[in-house]
Amino acid sequence: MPKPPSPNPSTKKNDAPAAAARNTDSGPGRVDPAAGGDMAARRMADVQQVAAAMPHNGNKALEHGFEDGTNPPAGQAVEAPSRLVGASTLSEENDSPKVGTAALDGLNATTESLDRVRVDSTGRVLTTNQGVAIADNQNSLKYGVRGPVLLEDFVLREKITHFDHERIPERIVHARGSGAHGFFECLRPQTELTMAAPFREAGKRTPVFVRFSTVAGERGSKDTARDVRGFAVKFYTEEGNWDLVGNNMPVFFIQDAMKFPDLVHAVKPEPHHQMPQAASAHDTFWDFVSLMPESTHMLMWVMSDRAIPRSFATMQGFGVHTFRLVNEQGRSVFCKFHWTPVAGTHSLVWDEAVKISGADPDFHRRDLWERIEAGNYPEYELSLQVFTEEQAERFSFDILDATKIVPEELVPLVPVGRMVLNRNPDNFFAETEQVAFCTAQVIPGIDFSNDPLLAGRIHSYVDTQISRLGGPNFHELPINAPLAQVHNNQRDGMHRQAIHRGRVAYEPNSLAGGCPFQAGAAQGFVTVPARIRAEEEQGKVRAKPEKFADHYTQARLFYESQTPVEQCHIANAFRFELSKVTVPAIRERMVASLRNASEDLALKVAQGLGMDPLPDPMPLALPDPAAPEVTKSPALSLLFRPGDGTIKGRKVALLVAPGVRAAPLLQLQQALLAQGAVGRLVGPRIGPMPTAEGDAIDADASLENEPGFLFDALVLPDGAEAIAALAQDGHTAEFIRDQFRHCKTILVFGGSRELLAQAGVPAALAKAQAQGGTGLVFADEGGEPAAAEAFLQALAKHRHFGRETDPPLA
Ligand code: HDE
Repeated sequence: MPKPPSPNPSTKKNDAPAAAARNTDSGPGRVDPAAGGDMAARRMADVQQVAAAMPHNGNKALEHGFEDGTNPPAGQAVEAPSRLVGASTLSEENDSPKVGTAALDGLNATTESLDRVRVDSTGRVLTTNQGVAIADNQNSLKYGVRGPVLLEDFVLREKITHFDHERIPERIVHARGSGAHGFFECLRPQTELTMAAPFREAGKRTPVFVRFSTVAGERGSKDTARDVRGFAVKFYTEEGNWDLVGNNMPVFFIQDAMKFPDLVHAVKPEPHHQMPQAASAHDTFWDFVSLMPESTHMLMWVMSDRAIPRSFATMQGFGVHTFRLVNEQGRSVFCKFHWTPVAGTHSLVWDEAVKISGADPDFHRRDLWERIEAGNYPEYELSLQVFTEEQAERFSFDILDATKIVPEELVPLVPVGRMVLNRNPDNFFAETEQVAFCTAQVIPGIDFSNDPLLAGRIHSYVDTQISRLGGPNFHELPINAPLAQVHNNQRDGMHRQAIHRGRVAYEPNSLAGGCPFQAGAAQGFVTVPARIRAEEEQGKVRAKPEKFADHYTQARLFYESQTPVEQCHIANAFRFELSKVTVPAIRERMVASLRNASEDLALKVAQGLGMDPLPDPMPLALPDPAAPEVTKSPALSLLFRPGDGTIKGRKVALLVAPGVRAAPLLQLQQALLAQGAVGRLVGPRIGPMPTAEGDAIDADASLENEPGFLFDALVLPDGAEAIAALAQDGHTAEFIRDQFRHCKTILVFGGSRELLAQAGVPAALAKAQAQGGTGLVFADEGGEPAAAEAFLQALAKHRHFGRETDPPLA
């Protein structure tokens, strides 16, 4: 027989509040805060108290009018008399190893550091996703050893099902990328200009995650394609995440987001046969851009060596659009962001990039990874280019036009801090693939300009993540979660991780004491109340500002600011790309357009294409553009920023073969290592081989598995027997020829001059030597230390274009 219920002790005093508080479907007419009772009654009384403290919405009247709009008040909130008010359930105190304890006041635990989700399986057994230990990971469950596999095998089915869904959609653009963690360090506080958290105090470090990418290629495409590189930085500030999603070129192809899908469809592999991969050298791209003259400036950048960087550590980054900086007083100025690599700006040459893409499609990814593993941390200076609205109005170009730069000679760069990438990810997918950048993610102190390209981006990035990352909760993925606390009334959706305490998911509310409440102007993000002054500019319209129609002035500025060798590379790149176009009319249209930027360039390209006579120049959209402030900007040349003069991160091939005189090579190898470079011993095969000195050395790369174009420099060894062995291997001549053709530093010990001759170098060399700066160093016995020193200095110069010819002589 069931026992009769024991009387509740509280019923002896006054059991009405306790009884009333046990109902979830109705309540009493009055709640006496002092009536006492049990926890349920207490909660009812406390909830009544906070709700009663808000008899009306006191901020309602402040939601109207322009002035109120620029200065929102903090939300109404009352302090809860007890924690019971915010509880979802009175049972929250019943802890367990799974539920833990009740939520701590004001804490969203999903924003903790990545420690909370790292997994290390050292010393652990295999389990299913439910944590059940797996006894046998080799065999499916069968009915008899030769019998059928059973549907019951939940271990097999879980494993295969998960595998089946390992891939997610790749990014529609920038699919191929590599990432790293690091920090931004403020060196010169900028509080007069901006209240943005990273720029507040000297020495302050803000964690960052950076992803570099190519634009057009698919996820598995080559790193060294001719393309723009993405340069996206996520700052995890204490006031929320700020994403500066930039490129390694400061301008873009188009001026309005409306044209972005067209641009991307034009450059991606052609839809009928999906060719070519990761390349702009095809009909649809040149058809589109030759009909879009605003892309001419960007084409100059993309046809320059900027589009084939030597490494992510040696390229600049740009925010591209004009942004705003806003200070505590709400005063705003315009700003462009510039990242400058401490290692200098260095690129590949085209023939080298093409060859690398075959031998090592991961060339940039590997370089980034290896630099960080070796402690050669990529470092960039962040500079701001700041100007006022009044200055901007006087410029000959429109600062809302993403096809224009603000020349450094017009508005100087002000360095404010440095970024150091010092931590490789643990897991490519969880971090680099799942990271979701978004131009909409700004923090107090940073705001947008009215650039119509930027406006489209503010929409696009969140939107694309919803399908790529499977729903609206991608901000909770560990790599995307901010370090700042997240509190709002957004709920549910696929893969929700946060478990919200309480029953309130709306604002205004009184049942949670008004929390979370709006921050108001004092603490929260307030948009700069930018006003459009001219009456005639007001009203809905689809059109561009007049200055957007100047399509060529800055394209000309870029071309004319390049050194002769860079101009030559630009002309060659146009020649190459347009020669791949199959429709002559498209080529002619492009050359007609180039004539407006530079007759010299148009002529060179036309000659390379056998086009004679030149087509008439393309008609101008703006026949009489304003005179530019600057007609030459040396800062636009890659050679303008040679870097800190170090050789950190460089790779040098030290050729070896049986009988090699090893001592000078090993000495040089040590010197390279001491300076942060790597000297690899490259032999006809890998493995140990005898030296002239009677010892053995171990080649860790071969002429076959690491061809010459993968190295920044070459050292040809001494030792008659080794030289003879290298001379017999056809790879050696190719190795040397590529090093020579790509203008890299070569050190020639003793008798290995004859290897140069065999590779066909001397004839070309005579011409190059006459021009000086050849980057060829000869070390005869006795002079070896001096030659090694000269070699290291020449290596720091990166390339020796003095010996370049078009076409190559060797
Ligand atoms: Fe992007 N861009 N973009 N873009 N973009 C994307 O977002 C878009 C533009 C840039 O490493 C996508 O997450 C539009 C300019 C980088 O994850 C997408 C327009 C600049 C990255 C998108 C532009 C960029 C992206 C694809 C014209 C330089 C890679 C996947 C209005 C300032 C970020 C994704 C990463 C990625 C849209 C133009 C830089 C589709 C609509 C200009 C570095 O949202």
